[in-house]
Amino acid sequence: MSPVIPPTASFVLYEHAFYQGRNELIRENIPDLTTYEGKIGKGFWNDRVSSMVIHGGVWEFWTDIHYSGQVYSYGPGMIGYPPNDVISSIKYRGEP
Ligand SMILES: [Ca+2]
Repeated sequence: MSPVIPPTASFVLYEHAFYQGRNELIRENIPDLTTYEGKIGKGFWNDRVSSMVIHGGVWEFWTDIHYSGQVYSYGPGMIGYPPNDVISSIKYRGEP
């Protein structure tokens, strides 16, 4: 069973390393970034995340859709250069 996502859990994705380029605030699980409709357009963020700022919660960033492939977990902080342009699904894990 997936944990309930508290209102304090959120993060911002960035298109380029070190918080450059377009960005998107996320507060939910995204099983498939290829179909995710963000503010920019459907599928924009698939294999395009290059940095992020985590405001709350610990989040899992998976290289394939439906939480498969390799996973990278990040808690609150600034992640200037994660695995570049590979993330395809994102899931809330819990609180730090
Ligand atoms: Ca991918």
